[in-house]
Amino acid sequence: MYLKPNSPAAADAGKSVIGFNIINGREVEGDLSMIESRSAVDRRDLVGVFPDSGEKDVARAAKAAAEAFRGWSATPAPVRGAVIQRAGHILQQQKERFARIITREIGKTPREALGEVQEAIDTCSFFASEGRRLYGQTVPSELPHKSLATYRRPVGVCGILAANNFPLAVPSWKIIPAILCGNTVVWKPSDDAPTIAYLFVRALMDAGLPPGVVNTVNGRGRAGCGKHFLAGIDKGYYQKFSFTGSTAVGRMIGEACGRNLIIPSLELGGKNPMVVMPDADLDLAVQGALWSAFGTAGQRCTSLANLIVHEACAAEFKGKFLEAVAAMAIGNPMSHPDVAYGPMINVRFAEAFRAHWEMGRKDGATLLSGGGQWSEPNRDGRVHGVVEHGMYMQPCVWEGVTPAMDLFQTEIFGPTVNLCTVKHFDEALAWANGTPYGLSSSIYTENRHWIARFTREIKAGMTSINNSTTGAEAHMPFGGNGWTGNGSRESGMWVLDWYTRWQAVNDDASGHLQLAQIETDYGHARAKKTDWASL
Ligand code: UN1
Repeated sequence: MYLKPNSPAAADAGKSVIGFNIINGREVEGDLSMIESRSAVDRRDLVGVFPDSGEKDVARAAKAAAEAFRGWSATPAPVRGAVIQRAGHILQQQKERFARIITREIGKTPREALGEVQEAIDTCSFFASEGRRLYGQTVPSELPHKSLATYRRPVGVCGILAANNFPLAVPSWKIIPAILCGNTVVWKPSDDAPTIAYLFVRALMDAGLPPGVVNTVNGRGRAGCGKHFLAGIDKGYYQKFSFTGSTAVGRMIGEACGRNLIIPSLELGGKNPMVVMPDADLDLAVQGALWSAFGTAGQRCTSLANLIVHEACAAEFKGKFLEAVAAMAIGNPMSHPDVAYGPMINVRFAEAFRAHWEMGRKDGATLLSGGGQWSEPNRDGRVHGVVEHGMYMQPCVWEGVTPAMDLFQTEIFGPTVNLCTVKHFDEALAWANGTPYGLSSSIYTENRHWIARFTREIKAGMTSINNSTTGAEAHMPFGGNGWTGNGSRESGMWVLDWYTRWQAVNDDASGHLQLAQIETDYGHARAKKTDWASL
């Protein structure tokens, strides 16, 4: 049944909204009941209700995407790019409002939320112009009157599933290049941020995207819609699947894609190291570590986990770092936009974060800061605004952490960091490479030799010199190694290989059957026969 929605944009004015799936360009209800999207900032605040989609909704969305593929893939790439350009303009016009909705839904600070919208705008800018490139190659043939060329061809329907921590930027990394390349999409937005997802698709439609090119199915995760959405891989709904989330779910998706001969893009966990050497600008390193570890309350794939400090500067660094942690403003990002970080995004994240306190104790690490959740009775001067109605965690700093500990090896989404002390550069590098993950990394030093070695020998997809582990730019390849994924990369020109297949075309104008390899003479017939021995 089709219902006219109230205005979801009202979410930025604090109203509760009724949201819909968007299938074939229409706002539709789901087959099952509804899910509630509650604000991470204040869980009493109902941001919206959205469909909890079932098997039939997923089937409908996949059908719409499959039917839209023919027309959209035949639309010239520069025209597809122009749609994306207009979508970028709409995001630009709505930037502040979209950012407010991100803050309200998932509790990211306004500054970071604005950055997230900008990342989606940057993605639109990049791929708008890619519509006028999407280059193939012309290749010389070994036979006369024959032309060889390569074309990027779209793959088909893309299933898209991403995490709740970048509910606009990361889906845009997937959806924008997917549609620029001529694919169509079925997207299951995060149930923690359905409103921003809804508005993003509305922006695409306002920009002129034809019906069915991007479809959404909202709902719960593994227990509900997520299960049906993933079952679509075995049902043949998708020719491509792109996922950002946990390594465990990524493995499952990889297996399903493998048996269906689909190449997935998998951006999974991280346990990102930062090395601080004694010659570093320690104040700069403290700022970088603080932002990397506690920005977005540590709920980023690229968050800093293991802070590996050379023993020669360990005491001084620790002193400065703990001072900075103690001075950090934390709290309600809606009433106090300048806080360093806000709440945990959902109950599951909060529970996993609480469980890590016990993990650290079992490991025998020492807790230098944190270990609790802020509440009215325990709040101190650094806590701002009402924190009773969300899950606001104290910043955790562990000391004496070594690679043998679970704390060092296990990805923990939340505001926590491990202080580790090493004796020399080689040990720092070994520890930085000492987890199964390999997403992001950072080193603070001025020493050219260490910079060169770290850059070459670190097993991470992304490396920063004298900067934070986070903050990837929208036109650089994003992705990692090891348990971080399957080698896929997002963003920039690199992502094109994950949403297209190369087609090799040979065009023979000779008028007769020419056989490559068999008839090619390579000049043998004309070769002279010099008697080299006589010269
Ligand atoms: C993520 O954590 O899933 O580099 C993405 C960064 C952001 C994107 C992070 N631009 O931290």
